[in-house]
Amino acid sequence: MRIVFATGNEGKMREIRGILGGLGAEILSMKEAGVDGDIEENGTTFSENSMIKARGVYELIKNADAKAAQETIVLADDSGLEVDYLNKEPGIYSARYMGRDTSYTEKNNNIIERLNGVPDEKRTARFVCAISAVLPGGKELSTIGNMEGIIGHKIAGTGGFGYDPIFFLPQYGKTSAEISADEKNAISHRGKALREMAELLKAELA
Ligand code: ITT
Repeated sequence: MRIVFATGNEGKMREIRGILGGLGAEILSMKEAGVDGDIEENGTTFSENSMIKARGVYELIKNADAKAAQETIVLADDSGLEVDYLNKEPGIYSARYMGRDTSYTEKNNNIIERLNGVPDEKRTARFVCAISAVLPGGKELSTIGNMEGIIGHKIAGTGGFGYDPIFFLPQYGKTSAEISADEKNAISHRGKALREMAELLKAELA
């Protein structure tokens, strides 16, 4: 059995390999599996969108090679940042916020500006990650995880990706871009959702 991860985001893929590395299964990105295609994320929740991506990529694999599909589990991640003061924006639109091609320096500075003068107790935010799986027999599984923090007052750190440089973790006194990859995986939305998914998959494959 091989796992194909339905993402084109290299930052996610790095974390996914770190977290699922111990599973003993071969983990391939879409690119490595030779799967090409854009799936429209038209759901209204993280869970819906992750399932849309997983089903879409499973279909692409099945249409290209029905035999390979019998030996493939497709996993997909849909994730994002919810800022309470901004009515949970950017939420499911996190990657599309201010346009997909806008740099994260601009996106992050824009969020800091929108929170200008807002005190720390009102800067609460969370990362959310939904993971969905489609198995060869047609069975589907979903998990969800989150990580709470506050929006910082300036960009800090070069680790992680996306909004990590403005996501301040009070318990560390640092942003999630300033802690190590292992530290982030241990507490992150993606780490929690993926470890729970790994348990469900182990039970399915036992
Ligand atoms: P795929 O759909 O190909 O997986 P994507 O980047 O479009 O890639 P999403 O629609 O799930 O993925 O958007 C997730 C966005 O949320 C991501 O691009 C970041 O902006 C943000 N995000 C999610 N998890 C994050 C994390 O751990 N650290 C920082 N930003 C994160």
